[in-house]
Amino acid sequence: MTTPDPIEQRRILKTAIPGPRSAELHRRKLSAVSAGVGVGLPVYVERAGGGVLVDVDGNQLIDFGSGIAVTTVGNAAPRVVERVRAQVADFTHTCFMVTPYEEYLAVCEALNELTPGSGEKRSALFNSGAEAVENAVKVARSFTGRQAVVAFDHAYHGRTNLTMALTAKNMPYKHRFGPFASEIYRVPMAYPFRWPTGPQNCSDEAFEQFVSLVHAQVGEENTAAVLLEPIQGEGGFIVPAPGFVRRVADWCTQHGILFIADEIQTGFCRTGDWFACEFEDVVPDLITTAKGIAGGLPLSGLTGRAEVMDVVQSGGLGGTYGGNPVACAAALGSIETMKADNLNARAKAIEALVLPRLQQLAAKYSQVGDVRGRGAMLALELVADAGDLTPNSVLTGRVNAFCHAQGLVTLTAGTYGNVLRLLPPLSISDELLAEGLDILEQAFAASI
Ligand code: PLZ
Repeated sequence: MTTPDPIEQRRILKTAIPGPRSAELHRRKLSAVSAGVGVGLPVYVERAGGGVLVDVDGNQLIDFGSGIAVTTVGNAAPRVVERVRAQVADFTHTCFMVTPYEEYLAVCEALNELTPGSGEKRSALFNSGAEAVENAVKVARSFTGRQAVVAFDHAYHGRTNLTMALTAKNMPYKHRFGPFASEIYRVPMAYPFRWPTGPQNCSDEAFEQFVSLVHAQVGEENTAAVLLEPIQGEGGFIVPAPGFVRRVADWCTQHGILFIADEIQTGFCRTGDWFACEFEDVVPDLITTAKGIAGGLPLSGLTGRAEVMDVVQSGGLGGTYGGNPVACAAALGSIETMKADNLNARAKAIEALVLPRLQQLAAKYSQVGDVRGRGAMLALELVADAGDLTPNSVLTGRVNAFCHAQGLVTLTAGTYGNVLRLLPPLSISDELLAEGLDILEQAFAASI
């Protein structure tokens, strides 16, 4: 097997973005792929690595998206490629539920070791993030004998029926797809930037509202679990007000309610810790992981205290492909890379480099209402003006489109579509990061 030359870590624009070959492929997409599957930037990728995506026209784009927080270790990361190649040649599938294999165990052991909490833990593996969340709810209901699940405003947990119910945003995720699963209740998120009485009151008031809503409208004794993203992803990189996550988790413990941390987007070094919950020393009862865990191969995990995870009847959890050996090999290569290259430190270094530049943008443009995030999970929330917090999705779209045309892959987010989010792979160079930020600055100058 030949290994292609490493990709030169440089932005190269040979054609307009998208170029002619991408445009041709995109015409095929329109006639072959359901219109329901949207595309953010119709540039067709041929190779990728480090911080660069190479498209079919020979353009080299800077990657500030990591395929939505997935290629944390970089695309085609060497240790991932090596392990996947070896595994693919050995065997590709047996179904762990039929005849098991060691790679699955090794991933579960790594999850048990790396997730917060020192007690005995167990894990189970699945294919997608949504599936991990579904299984978290199954385990929580089975363990508690209760049914209700509490989720937050701006939450995103997936696109399956149960996870659509847990996801807050209608368009495009839920529109015309109901009816949704029952026994899901929604409470306000401690969203400092938009808290009606100001950010200083946010943590206390949001916690009071949470407690009173669950008590009055659901009942603690009916509540199986509270599900929370320690930093909300699709909802707009909302960092809950300080102390909020910790208080919610402690309150759950007092009432025999399981606290589930959805770390699918925040986990595996993205925020500068293995898991974002660690920032407030929160130990969730259950934790869902996916995305960054396996360097781009589909794999997700559910991890929790042994007595919780072991309550389910044998055969109650599973699936044909869950913990596929090739995906497990990729996860082992990813985790090895995170440890060997100290990617938590790298995420913190990225924050140190990027955050000041985003703050400069906020100082310069009154439309940048908020700068937030942690590690390599940073965002700008755009508004009408300094005194008018009306979400500015038009400007967000313009800045995003400008970046795309200049060969910088950026993503938007937010319930109101007014958040620009940066999720670079942790393998990106400082030079590419700085160049990407230059383009972002130009995008603001050109769009305002
Ligand atoms: N929980 C916190 O971020 C996936 C979704 C992209 P799956 N987020 C990206 C899209 O538009 O589909 C996500 C997440 C959190 C759950 C999920 C769901 O993970 O692997 O997409 O099912």
